[in-house]
Amino acid sequence: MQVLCKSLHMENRIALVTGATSGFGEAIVRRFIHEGIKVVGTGRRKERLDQLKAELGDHFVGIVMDVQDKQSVFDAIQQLPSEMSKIDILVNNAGLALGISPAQQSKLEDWERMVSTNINGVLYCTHALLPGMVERNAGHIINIGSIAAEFPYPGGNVYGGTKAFVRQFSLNLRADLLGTAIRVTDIEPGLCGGTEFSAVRFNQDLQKVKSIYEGTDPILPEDIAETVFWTVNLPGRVNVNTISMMPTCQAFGALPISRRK
Ligand code: NDP
Ligand code: 8X3
Repeated sequence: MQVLCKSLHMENRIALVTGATSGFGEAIVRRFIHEGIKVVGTGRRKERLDQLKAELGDHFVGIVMDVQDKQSVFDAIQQLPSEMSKIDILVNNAGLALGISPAQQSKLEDWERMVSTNINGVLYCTHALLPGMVERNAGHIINIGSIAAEFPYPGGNVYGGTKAFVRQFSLNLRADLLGTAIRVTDIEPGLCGGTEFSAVRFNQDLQKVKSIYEGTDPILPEDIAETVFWTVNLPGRVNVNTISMMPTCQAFGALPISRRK
């Protein structure tokens, strides 16, 4: 396939995007490829990666990887084709929320899965790729956090906790990487549509999913891809630490108070 290369200075860059099989990850892959960046896309669903490969051609390599599984992550990264092995953009995007129950009614297995995907997944990919970036003194790590890192809401318990970890880890990485050319950015979106996020969160209860988005104009995956590319495309002297973004139809509420009856 002929890739339309808009940004000539991007054409030697190689990105690894986790969670490329859906939603934000897929949109980021498409945007990067459009800009001439070569992309390694990962996810658990091989058929989706195969479809992307058929569509996007030589600039895309799909790798099946469960980010919860340390060995799977390290094996996959070690076995990257040599021409795609020097990753200089890592997008830690794979992640999920499970349920919206109060903490006292939540399933421990759901909490564990959110921690192992949203936290361990970010740690494994970062640990596997950061030393090479430091050695080459080139790289940009973009973590997909959430407004849930900063704004608590009922039922956000562990999901918000995992994204608060992502935010603070991103900032602490910056502290460690001072003096290198490596950049770290945490992008924190609010209500977004056009992804599988809510279907996963509500265990495929599509009525519930519909009710979340009814009458709203949420952020779309293309908006996230645009934001990610903007941070990558800024001059190397600029590091965007965090971006908090909401759809215009979303804002802040008053803090609730429980009153005696
Ligand atoms: P989607 O459910 O559409 O995409 C999630 C992606 O993560 C899929 O490609 C999925 O691939 C991958 N993934 C999930 N678990 C694993 C795993 N164990 N190993 C490897 N890959 C995995 O959701 P979004 O695109 O909406 O979400 C992307 C990120 O954005 C998440 O981190 C989410 O928390 C965050 N976010 C989402 C918001 C929203 O409202 N949509 C708002 C704020 C943040 P596969 O199933 O093939 O493994
Ligand atoms: C997803 C946004 O508000 O559902 O991270 O937590 S929210």
